[in-house]
Amino acid sequence: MNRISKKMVFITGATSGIGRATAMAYAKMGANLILAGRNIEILKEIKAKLHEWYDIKVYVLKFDVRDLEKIKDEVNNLPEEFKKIDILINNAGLALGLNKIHESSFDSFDTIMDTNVKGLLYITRIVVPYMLEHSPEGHIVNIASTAAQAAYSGGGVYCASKAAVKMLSDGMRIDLVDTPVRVTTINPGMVETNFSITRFDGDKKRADKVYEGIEPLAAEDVADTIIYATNLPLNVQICELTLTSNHQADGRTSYRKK
Ligand code: 8X3
Repeated sequence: MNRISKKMVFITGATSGIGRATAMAYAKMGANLILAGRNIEILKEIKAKLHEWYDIKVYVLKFDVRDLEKIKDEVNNLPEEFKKIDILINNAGLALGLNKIHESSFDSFDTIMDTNVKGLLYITRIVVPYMLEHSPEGHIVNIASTAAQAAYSGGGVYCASKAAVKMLSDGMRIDLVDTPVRVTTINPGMVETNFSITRFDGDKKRADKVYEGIEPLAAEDVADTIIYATNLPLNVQICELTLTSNHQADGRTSYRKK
């Protein structure tokens, strides 16, 4: 059964990876979309393709989730029909490097925490009042990570940021328990996206090494899981869901080579 058709879905970090795959998956289900990201040209290309393939409404927003004033301006000025947000996918996030905390740049601390933690808070604070006003049976999906469950070498700051996402998600679920709004945390393990390329500042060789000999998840696998969680009947709330490829048993310590 398709409970998603015609819903309004707001996705951050929609230009690539899990965000983009999730946009495609919702479009296929007949949902309308608000796609947010830093690269408006890519978002416009995605919008054009979606309009060609599906009979849905798509609106694109350019902002960095660290920029509170820009988010306020863009979201508060959405056309009225796009303010009726049913599902929020807090997906924007990144990692930078694999350095020891005492050797990392100060800038990297700010970028990771401001994007993964404060950015998610800004978006949630601005979007959820619209959800409650227009679509009280809404759903918030927060993309955390297996990194939220155990730290790994060089990942301390990133892992901490994702542990914060898990805890914020739990907090939101409690805050919203008096409403029918559901809150779901999704913890993907290794996923083949440009995540590692960003982490290593465009160094594709180094990024490829992360998944060498391992079969990671595809972004589409995570998108399917998000669709599953948000398409369940209203009385069912997936609080937290961890998915890894069949090759991975936990965070970064236990996996099977191809
Ligand atoms: C991203 C997956 O394995 O780099 O959340 O922590 S990993």
